[in-house]
Amino acid sequence: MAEEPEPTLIGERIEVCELDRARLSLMNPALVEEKREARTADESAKPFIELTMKEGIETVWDRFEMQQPECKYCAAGISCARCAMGPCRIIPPHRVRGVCGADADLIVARNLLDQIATGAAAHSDHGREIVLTLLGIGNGKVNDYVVTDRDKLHRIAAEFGVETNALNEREVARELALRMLEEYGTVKDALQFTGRAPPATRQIWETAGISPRGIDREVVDAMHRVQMGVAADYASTLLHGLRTSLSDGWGGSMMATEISDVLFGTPSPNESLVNLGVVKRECVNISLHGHNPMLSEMIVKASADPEMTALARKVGAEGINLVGLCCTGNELLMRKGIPNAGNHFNQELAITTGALEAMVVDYQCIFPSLPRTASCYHTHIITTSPKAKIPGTYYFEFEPETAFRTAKAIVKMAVENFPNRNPDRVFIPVEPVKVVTGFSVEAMRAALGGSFRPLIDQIASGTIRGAVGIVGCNNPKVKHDFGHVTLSKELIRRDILCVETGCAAIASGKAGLLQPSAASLAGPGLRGVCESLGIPPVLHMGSCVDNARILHLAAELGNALNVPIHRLPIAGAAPEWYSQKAVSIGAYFVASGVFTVLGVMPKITGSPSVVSLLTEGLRGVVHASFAVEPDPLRAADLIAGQIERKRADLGI
Ligand code: BF8
Repeated sequence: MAEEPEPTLIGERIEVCELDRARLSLMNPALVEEKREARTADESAKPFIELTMKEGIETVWDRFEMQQPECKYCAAGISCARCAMGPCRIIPPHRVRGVCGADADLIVARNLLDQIATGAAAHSDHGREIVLTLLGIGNGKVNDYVVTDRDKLHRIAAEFGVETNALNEREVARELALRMLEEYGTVKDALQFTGRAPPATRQIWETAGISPRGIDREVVDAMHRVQMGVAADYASTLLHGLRTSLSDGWGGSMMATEISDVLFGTPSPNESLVNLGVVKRECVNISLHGHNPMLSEMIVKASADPEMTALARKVGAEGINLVGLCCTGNELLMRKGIPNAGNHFNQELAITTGALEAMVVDYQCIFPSLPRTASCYHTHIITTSPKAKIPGTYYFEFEPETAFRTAKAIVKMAVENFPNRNPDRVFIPVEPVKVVTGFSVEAMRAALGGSFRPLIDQIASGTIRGAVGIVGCNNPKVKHDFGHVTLSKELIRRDILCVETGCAAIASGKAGLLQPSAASLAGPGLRGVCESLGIPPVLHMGSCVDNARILHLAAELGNALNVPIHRLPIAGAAPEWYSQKAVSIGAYFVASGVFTVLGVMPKITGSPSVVSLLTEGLRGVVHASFAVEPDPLRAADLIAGQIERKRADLGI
């Protein structure tokens, strides 16, 4: 019998910095209240934020304050530290070029391309790991995962030209995985899923020279361009950013979504709960945080193992309670109905419930400071990816071939930590909120009776004015959740359907917008449609890689109407974005023809030329552009105006 996996401690155990505790706990009650209200619009988070201030537990908001004032050159994107001749800053009128000769336009464009490539790489590498697992199943090397949605496996295999008739399931899995891995390379020179886009949209990409050729290829090409002495023209540098982002949205992310559905099931509407109140006092609580469903799905399986549930009872708990966080939480919520403790800025607060035995993470959006937060409690932070080792955490290397054994060892470690909990420090003063999630493209089509025609008819008649994809993160520059929730409420009030992913979707969930009863907040047209179908006016479409579902939905609508995506009455918004992944998402929305409003200014203001290209010039290339509007009500005006113009152009 194979030995049970043992964790290694990365670095040393982290102890809380007493200096910080002293500094933070000096706050007077009025200041605590003022900051609590300024920091979040998430009512369920407020008691926890107050607790962190009273106890001197450092959070993202404290670190943000410590970083002020920010460097105005970095904020404008006109600082460059790419090579050893610098660092350089553009400070007119005397310092208008870096040591290499790059001007503000080039420095801003290179920095932005770097961000897009970083985000595209993160999403697409996540996609690759899912596809490699499918290959492992096909090769017979991975036995802990199975194909759950066989129909989808066959549908996608057919889309990729695999002749499935003479093949068994394993062979189909293998053939499809190999064809998908070719999408990352340089030989094939085209991405299969771009074939889903309306022909006129694809033609726009061809004409602009931004059809993505291969996922790794576009990312490497981007990295080549930002090497000193290569790209010197800001416009072509930015156009390559669009191409790189398309390789994410219609490539790596779309594969991550589709093959996750094949392996773990295609989501369909189901009920669950969200906010920090999902942590249960009487149970062993394990939060699953990160992005890739491979780890979290296996923890779900391991925690249901009778040996583990018996162990939980033995240590005095009523059972094992899994709660999601961020995007892996979204994946579990959509497919398994596993409750979600919250979005990006709830991750530290989840630990302050005092009832979390373990926070298990894979990668992306995980604060490196989590072990510091956890050191105030008994919580173990457990890391699992060689790409995301965090000092002060227990590390189990997670491989698809040994996934179940590792997952069981992780669950066991969490259960055995239950007796170390200090019951006096357990603090869960909030009740969770009901949500309905699981609106995959397939589920929507099925709910509409097998085709998107009824939705198109409602849009054409004006009952629903249009649809908006609201996506992205939390950012301390915006009051937590305020941007998402205010924008969503305002748009549904105007009869505009919202489809949401990532931390935006969780924000809406916590605010009650993912319940069918939220239809009462919608305008009369959208309200009637939601009530007749029994659906919420804000539809949860998944994690951030699942923005590919939004692209797919837009493509379905465009194909049904025989128009390019840019002619549809739709828009995108990222009211609280922070991540490089969000830059890539915004770029592929715009490159696909979707007008997109950002709530946080990107680091581009140091180049009026770049600002002008992104907010106006791109319309001449991809028929869409960015806008930046921090006020969510004004953002709603911009979006509604855009939707009405598109409607008028379509003659509806
Ligand atoms: O991928 S929305 S904060 S958790 S980056 Fe991160 Fe942003 Fe949340 Fe998911 Ni997406």
